[in-house]
Formats: sequence, C-alpha cells, structure tokens
Amino acid sequence: MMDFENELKSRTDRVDSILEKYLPEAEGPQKTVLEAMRYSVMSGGKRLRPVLMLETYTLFGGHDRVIEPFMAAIEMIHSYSLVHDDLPALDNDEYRRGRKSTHAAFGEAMGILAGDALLNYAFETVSSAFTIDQSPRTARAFSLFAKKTGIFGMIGGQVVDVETEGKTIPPETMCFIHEKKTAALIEAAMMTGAILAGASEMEITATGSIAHDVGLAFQIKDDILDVTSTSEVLGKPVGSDEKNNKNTYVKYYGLEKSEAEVELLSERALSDLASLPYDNPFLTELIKSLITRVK
Ligand code: GRG
Repeated sequence: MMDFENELKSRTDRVDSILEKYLPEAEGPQKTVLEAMRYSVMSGGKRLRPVLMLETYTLFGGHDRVIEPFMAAIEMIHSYSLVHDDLPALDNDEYRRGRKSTHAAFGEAMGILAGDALLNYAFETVSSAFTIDQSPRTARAFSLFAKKTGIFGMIGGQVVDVETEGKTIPPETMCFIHEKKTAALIEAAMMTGAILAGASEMEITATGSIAHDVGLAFQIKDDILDVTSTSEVLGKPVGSDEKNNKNTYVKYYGLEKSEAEVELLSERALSDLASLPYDNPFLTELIKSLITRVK
C-alpha cells in the first residue's frame, strides 16, 4: 500500500528545490521585484501543476532533466496568475496561501511588476530546456506551453470571466471560462509531460482530455470550497466568488450537483488513464485525491 502523503511530499519537495534552482537571486537594483517574485512563488502552494507534469512525463517513460525547466516555468505562470488575480482591479484579495497577497505585502505597483516579471521569466526558463534537449519534442512542448497559457488558453478564460462578472451567462460561456481559465493550465502541464516523454499522437490527445476533465473537476471543487470551507483551512478568503459576482458551477447548479459533477469528471479521467498501456499508481492516487481535497 502506497503512503500517498509521503510520496506527495517527496515530489513537492523536489518541485521546491527545482524552483529554488531556477528562480533568480533577490539582489541588484531590481531587488524589490525579485523579492516579490520569490515571495509569491516560494509560499507553499500545492505544486499540483508541476507534479502532474512530472508524473505524466514518468508515465510515458520520461527520465531526463529537460522536464525541470518546464516544471519551474509552469509554477511561475501559475504564481503570476494568482498575483495578478489578487490585484485591486481584479479580485482585490488581501490573503493568499495563508499570508498577505503579493500586492498587499509589496504595494500594487510591485504586484503588477512581479506578475509581469514571473510571466516573462517563465519563458526565459523554458528556453533553457533547449540547452538540455534540442529535439523537436522540446520545440513542440514549448509551443503548446505558450498557447495553453496565453490568450487562447488561461488568459482568454480570465478575460471572459472578468467581462461576465455579475451577468447571467449561458452554461456554454461558463464552461468556456472554466475550460480556459483553469483546465488549460492543467492541460499544459500534462500534455507537456507527454510530449517531452515521446508519447504518440493518440496518447498526447488522450492526455489532453484527461487533463481537461481533471482541470474542470479541480475548478468546480475550488468553487465548492469557496462556499463550504473556511479561510483558515484555505489560506485565502472564502466567499470570494459571491463577493465578485462570479458565475460558478455552484451558483448555477447548487452544491450537490456540483459535487456529483466533480466525481463524474474525475471518474472519467481515471478510466481514460487506466485505458492507457502504461501505469503510474501515484498519478492515479493524485487524481483521486483531488475529489476529496479540503484545500
Ligand atoms: C491572467 C490574471 C490572470 C489570471 C488567469 C488562473 C487565473 C486566471 C486566476 C487565478 C484565480 C483562480 C481562481 C484560478 C482558478 C484556478 C485555481 C483554482 C487556482 C488555485 O490553484 P491552487 O489551488 O493554488 O493549485 P495553490 O495555492 O495550491 O498553488
């Protein structure tokens, strides 16, 4: 029987040390923004996206250092999205990961600049993968990573989310928001892992739909926890969706149906994963744990 918590800890520790290696030192004239970058990244998030990337890479037989810059970069992108999302012009949240959000700690201007810097540095970091592996896989992973995190991915979802706050929208629009805002980053993580490991076209496509389901389930669960959890457990304010008039699955369908949808999506992801000709028991357990997570 696998000790899941211990296995998870060893992976999140590895992510932390990779981030420590790739993040620039806080020194020189731009020290303040470098400190704000480190403050937002090195603050104990779940590290879900780099761990999913690594485990998908391992699933398809990957075992090289080329995955590391991509792992660091996806967490930088995730962190910048949180830093910017917390800004006064967006959600205006003062707490994140159990402490002051970056703009609350460093001021609004530094919050904006730290987010910008992390976004740009993520691509500087990914580009260093070419010094490890010059194969077309690295170029393809780079391109997918850029697309899924950009205007046709995560940023696109955030734009529609912001524009539709407080408005009644059709379910397809809500789906678009969640698919882009959250699932696209999970797709970037898992598909990058598959591509770099040399998975076949069919396997890359299958990985994309597993990641889509995991991402949507993750977002719906996030919306459920925003209603049912406490700020002590989450380390960020609860009730933020209602405060910001967000269109969430919970608002449209209620808690019970939302829980059922999380289970349905996760089950579908697990059965698609099980139908691949490879096995990674830890990845299976990780996806299962997302259904029952409390933060
Ligand atoms: C481009 C500004 C901008 C934002 C992009 C991702 C995003 C859109 C906004 C962040 C806020 C939000 C509710 C995102 C949805 C995805 C989500 C549930 C993020 C929280 O991720 P966790 O739970 O966070 O993995 P930790 O702190 O564990 O890393």
